[in-house]
Amino acid sequence: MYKGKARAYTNIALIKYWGKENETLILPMNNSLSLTLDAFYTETSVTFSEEYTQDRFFLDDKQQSEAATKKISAFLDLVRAKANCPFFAQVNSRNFVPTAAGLASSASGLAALAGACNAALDLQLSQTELSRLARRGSGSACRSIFGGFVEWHTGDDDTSYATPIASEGWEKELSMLFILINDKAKDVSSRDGMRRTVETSSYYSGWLESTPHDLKKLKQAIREKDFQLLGETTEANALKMHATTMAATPPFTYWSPESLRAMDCVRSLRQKGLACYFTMDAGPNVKVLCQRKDEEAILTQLKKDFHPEQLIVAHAGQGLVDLPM
Ligand code: 2P0
Repeated sequence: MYKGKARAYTNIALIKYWGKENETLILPMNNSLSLTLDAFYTETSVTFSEEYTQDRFFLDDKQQSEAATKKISAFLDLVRAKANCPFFAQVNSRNFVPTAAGLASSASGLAALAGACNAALDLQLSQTELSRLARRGSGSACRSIFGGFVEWHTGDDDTSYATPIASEGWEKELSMLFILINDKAKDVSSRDGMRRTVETSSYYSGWLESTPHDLKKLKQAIREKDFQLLGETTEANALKMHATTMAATPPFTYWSPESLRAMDCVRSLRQKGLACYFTMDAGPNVKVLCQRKDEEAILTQLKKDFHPEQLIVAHAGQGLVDLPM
């Protein structure tokens, strides 16, 4: 019997990953850049045993569906091949999220599973190898191996992985405020949404053309600790990603009326002189990037428009952590 356990934190992309060049290997069409956060994480333990007759996957103590287990099994197959291990496994994951807000993240989940497998089978993978492995489970998971600012590079199976970006600790001066919007409007998974966009969106070529410029600006912002450039670039990049979905066939959007209200709030706070910028992913929640020194003032303002339970504060977090069983 072989056991291992690890914790990984979720990350939010400032330059989005949107579209796969290779769906099997999970190779992205463009580089992305994220901030790993401290507020949401997953702890996963895995046990490989010759006594098991199938893979089983429990999330928050509930056994998961066959479809969800299949995705995990496919990942475990990669690990078994690497380790020359013929045993089935049991995976137990726990998502730590402040409220039941539908923020379960495949990034923290698959990064934690990669770490747990590495420990269980004593694979002794480097962080780069762990990032490549986690990528095969879920693209954004490769970024959660590292803390702080992280870039995920396009490439082939060997060269597509994430690397941390030197920032002299600037990320500790930033905050990410989550505005939770629970209207359950979404039903295009990010995997399906990306595929539909790559295959049909007339704006997708524009996305691919402009993202390298956004990435360059974002790295400059990190280098120069220029919050305005960081925020403006983050917000513009998110809007471009979401524009591609509206030009797909059939068109779709992750925005809900409440998301638009939140975006409007952020813009009006900015007009009042509070520096803050939004980003959004494959769902209706809005995330607000600000400087830690302005966090209280911005929260106070947001509380006028949103219920306190809708607001969660996150700061920069660390990379993958090995845990005792
Ligand atoms: C990101 N998203 O960069 C982008 C922005 C959603 C919007 O990465 O298919 O769960 O497992 O590789 O990583 C969500 O996609 O997708 C995501 P798969 P994943 O954060």
